[in-house]
Amino acid sequence: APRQGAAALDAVIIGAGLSGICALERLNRMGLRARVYEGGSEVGGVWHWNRYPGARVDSEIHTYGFSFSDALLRDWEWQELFPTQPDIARYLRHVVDRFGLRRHLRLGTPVLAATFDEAEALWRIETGTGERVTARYLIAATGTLSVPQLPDYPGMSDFSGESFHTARWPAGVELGGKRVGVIGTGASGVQVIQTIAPDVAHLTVFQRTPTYCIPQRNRPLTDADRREIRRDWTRILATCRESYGGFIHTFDPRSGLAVSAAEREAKFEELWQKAGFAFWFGNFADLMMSFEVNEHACDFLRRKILARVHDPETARRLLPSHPFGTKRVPLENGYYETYNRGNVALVDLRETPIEWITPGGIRTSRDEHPLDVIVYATGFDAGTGSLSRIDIRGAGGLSLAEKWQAGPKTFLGLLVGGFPNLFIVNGPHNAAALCNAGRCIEQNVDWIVRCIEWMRRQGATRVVPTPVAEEEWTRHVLDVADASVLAAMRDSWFFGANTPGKPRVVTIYAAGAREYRQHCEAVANAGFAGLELS
Ligand code: NA7
Repeated sequence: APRQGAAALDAVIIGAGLSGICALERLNRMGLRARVYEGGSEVGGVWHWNRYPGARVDSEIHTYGFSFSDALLRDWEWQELFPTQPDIARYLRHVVDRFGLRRHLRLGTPVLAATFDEAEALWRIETGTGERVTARYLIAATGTLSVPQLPDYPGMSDFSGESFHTARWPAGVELGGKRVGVIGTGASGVQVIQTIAPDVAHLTVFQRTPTYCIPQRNRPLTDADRREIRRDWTRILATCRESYGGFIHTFDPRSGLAVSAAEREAKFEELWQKAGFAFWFGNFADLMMSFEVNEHACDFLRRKILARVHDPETARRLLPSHPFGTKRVPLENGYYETYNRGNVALVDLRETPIEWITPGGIRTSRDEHPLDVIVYATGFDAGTGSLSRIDIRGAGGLSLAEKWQAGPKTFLGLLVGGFPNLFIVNGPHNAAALCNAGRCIEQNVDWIVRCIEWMRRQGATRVVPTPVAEEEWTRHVLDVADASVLAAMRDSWFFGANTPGKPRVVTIYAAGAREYRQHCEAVANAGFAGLELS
């Protein structure tokens, strides 16, 4: 029997996506006994589950991968600037195998419950396969967009064709010659729509809120590109580190109001011609703070949509009215031109809401749309969804779901009061949700590792944030959102709006990755101020 206070493992990590793999590699390298439990049949997280046609990463790929191994960077040959899901899933499997991590993985093994044992200062973990294990540290790497959210239209289960969520796309679906309906026009919907339109007999898009999509401008990478990336690697990482979103794009330090209208237009055009999130994270510094600057950007993008979509009525329906960036901005490759195809129709659900899913299709308040396949591109129970589905109980037996009933409370998004030795990667109140995931996840894991090292140096077995520290960080997260243009548009997953019954409270840290990192570093440099050790 283990001696009192000794855990079987140093750390249990929940989830084998980017975060879980990153955490496992680091803890393993430190010599800790760490194990990952993963519900899916393979590693990859988002890149394992989102197997819909056209699924691509939105980060320039050389800024996205792990940075801990020069050899990995040298050997791995990406083929495109923004690769597809199968390519990224292959990369993640490669990392796991190459660095000997697979033996620490338990696939097909979801964690159902984790209870903090106050007397022993360890976590007791229970899995769906009946395994029970103890660990000093519990690292939740459960993802911020990993629980698919289906709508609750009447009749959904009576549909006689195939229907599924984008993140649960079944293997072997044949869309050729079929009448397909896609509900949802977020990042996933946009990628599906632009990809399948040429292959299907007819595509009907059911749109509730139009979004501003900006061109991704994906392209193949050449040998010269790859050589340049390897040569500039250090500089690329440094740029990402100092940027708002962890991307290669950095804000123009000028205000959008400090330049003439012609200069502003020229700047917008230059950014729009660039690949990736240049238009978002390379824009004027006050894009997300000044409604006036933001509206200039919106106006520019609306004119682009009008110029690309031939049918004026369809173009009008595609025009968003909310401030730019207050909903996650999809990147597109020919999305707007898709609506110029003869086999594509756009239904505006604000004009004609869905009333019923019938055995033969979708009935709106005006029409019946006969369909063979319905694709739900309706998003996720974001931020808190994956954590609140696990029965996590802290000191005193309170569950995390109960604690967060009125909205998340955290310290730096990484720790939670009353839940000792629980660390969350890329969870609520973290900059990671709006960030280039690869970069922000590494930053999160670095900080957690530093904190664990510090605990071990002090011979401590228990760490928890003080109530004051948690309260102050939570307040700061809300204040930051209120001071930005985000406050004007709470109908997004940033505020939990797409999940019925969820409190309308911001879940993301909107001041950006750089400021977030500075907060984290300040805490660590001050001897982990705000944390209580025992
Ligand atoms: P998103 O961005 O949450 O988009 C979901 C879309 O589905 C969005 O257009 C929603 O419209 C729509 N939606 C949600 N529920 C309904 C119902 N009930 N009826 C009609 N339409 C609905 O999820 P994605 O999967 O596209 O993107 C998730 C992340 O993946 C993204 O942020 C990137 O990080 C990659 P709404 O805007 O709520 O009116």
